[in-house]
Amino acid sequence: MVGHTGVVLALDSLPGGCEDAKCLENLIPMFAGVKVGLPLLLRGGPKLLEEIAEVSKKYGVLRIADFKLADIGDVMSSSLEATWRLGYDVAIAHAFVGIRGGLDALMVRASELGIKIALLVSMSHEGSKEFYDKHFHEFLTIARGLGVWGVVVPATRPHLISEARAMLESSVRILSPGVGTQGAGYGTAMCRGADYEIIGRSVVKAPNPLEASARILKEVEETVRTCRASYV
Ligand code: BMP
Repeated sequence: MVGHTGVVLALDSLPGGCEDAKCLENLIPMFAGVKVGLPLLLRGGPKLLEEIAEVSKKYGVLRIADFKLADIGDVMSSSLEATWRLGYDVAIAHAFVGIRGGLDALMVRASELGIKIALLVSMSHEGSKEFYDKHFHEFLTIARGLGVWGVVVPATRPHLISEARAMLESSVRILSPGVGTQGAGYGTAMCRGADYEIIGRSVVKAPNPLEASARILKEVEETVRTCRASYV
């Protein structure tokens, strides 16, 4: 069975006592997606990421590679190809590099490879207000123009999720980090229109990640059920 619709497990480290993808066999299927990034790549190497992708694929779980690509188009395309070879089907890139010679080339390569792109249009930390958020609407326009699969919008500033939802076609997925450890409540981003909530340390650093996942997923479901019921 595929895990909870809408919750993505961020694996920036492995749970305590877990050293390879085998010990994630019970955890991964609880979620709709997994997200891996630089910390795990640098600590565990590409083989670990490949094994995590294999386990996720087996259970039909979305495989998101979060290397936050931000470079000239040719270099991003090369990283994208390596990401695709590791077995990932979504790659996250920064919007601020711009289109010409940057994101346009990335989108062409993504379409050739059949890998989806999610574009960061704001970030969950306070510093995002210094630069990123001043261009939020321009980044959304870029995302819309490029026809990306998804955008990353923080749960810590929920009004941005509502704005993104209103501005983008309903087929564009909104992925929302900042839930749990960073302070946003479970289910609150989905109540604002996000398709996925990204949750990392609240699960991975918990003494019992399986129990924590079950509790958190239940809370997400209850919150979403309540807010959806109030719209009817
Ligand atoms: P945690 O739930 O442990 O705070 O993890 C959040 C995850 O979402 C991390 O993998 C982080 O890289 C990612 N993320 C974020 O926290 N804020 C952003 O603006 C963009 C992210 O990708």
